[in-house]
Amino acid sequence: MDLFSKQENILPFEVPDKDGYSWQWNEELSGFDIQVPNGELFYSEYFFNEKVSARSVEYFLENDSGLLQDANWRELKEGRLETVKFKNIKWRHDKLQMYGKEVYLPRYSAWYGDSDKPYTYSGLTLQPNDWNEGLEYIKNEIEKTVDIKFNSVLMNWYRDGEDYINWHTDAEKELGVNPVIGSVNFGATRDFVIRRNDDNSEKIKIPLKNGTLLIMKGELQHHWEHSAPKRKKVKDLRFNLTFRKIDH
Ligand SMILES: O=C(O)CCC(=O)C(=O)O
Repeated sequence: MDLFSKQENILPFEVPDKDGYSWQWNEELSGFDIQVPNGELFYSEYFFNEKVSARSVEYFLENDSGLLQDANWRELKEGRLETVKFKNIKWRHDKLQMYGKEVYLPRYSAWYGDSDKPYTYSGLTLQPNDWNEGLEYIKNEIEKTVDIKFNSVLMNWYRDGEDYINWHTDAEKELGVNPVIGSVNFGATRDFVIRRNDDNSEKIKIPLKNGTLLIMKGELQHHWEHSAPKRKKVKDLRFNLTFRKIDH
């Protein structure tokens, strides 16, 4: 093994040096298989190349107003997202009830999938939009690394580092016993953090970059929570897509 391939095969983030944690380079899939207590991950830092990643960002944003990646999306006032006519993705700015008040989520989102697979989260039942060419391409590429077929995807758009997603698990009943979640990132690098349910100090901070794929599997959703916290220094937008398999 030469020096370069050796360097390439070192996990680019830290996992605790303790029993139950290990990782190996997976040559066939060009990524790392990572074991944590009660869970497994697969991390491929540059799963999608720059060209595909840039095209994905463009595809998600294409709209009749000509606003692209460098637009100041933060300036779009709350409730004004629908004034932009997106060509490929039906972005929404959902509201949730909090302490008797309606508040906008700190991100935009969209839900795509097979038409017979509605999904319920935080009390909302969402009817998915139909697959399109761009999302099907991404889904097919990710499916080459897992032995399941995904039938839905939740898309999150973080306008900048002020947008975030709080601690949660993807353990809804309709995802089955040990869900396999395929998470892909486009745009700005953001930290994705996992922490154990029973010991919140046990954390792993995983940088998700432009084109990175992270697969979560095994019992992970039952023993670990995850979040993408605020990162105020991040000024650029970022998309995260989590592919899932819903079983009713
Ligand atoms: O943006 C991310 O990296 C996380 C998204 C997520 O946790 C989710 O969609 O459930």
